[in-house]
Amino acid sequence: MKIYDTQRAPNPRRVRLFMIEKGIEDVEIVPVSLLEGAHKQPDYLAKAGLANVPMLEMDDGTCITESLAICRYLES
Ligand SMILES: N[C@@H](CCC(=O)N[C@@H](CS)C(=O)NCC(=O)O)C(=O)O
Repeated sequence: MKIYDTQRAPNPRRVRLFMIEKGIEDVEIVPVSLLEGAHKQPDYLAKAGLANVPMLEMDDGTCITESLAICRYLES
């Protein structure tokens, strides 16, 4: 699994803090630069559907872009 993450935004931070609190370390972190518009590139939009971070990409290619849903999935 991968988390598409950016450092200076509240919703990705929520997921990052949740992962720290739960001790979840086996998820690859993929940095996304909002300043450079990486979340608006066609390859990102094709996965996410929305120009938003965070995004969780599962091994089967399924993607989730809601931070609370990502936290609930990781917990389960
Ligand atoms: N409902 C989403 C909202 C995600 C969201 O708004 N992310 C912001 C960063 S906190 C974003 O990606 N903004 C893109 C932009 O400003 O272009 C969630 O809860 O994760």
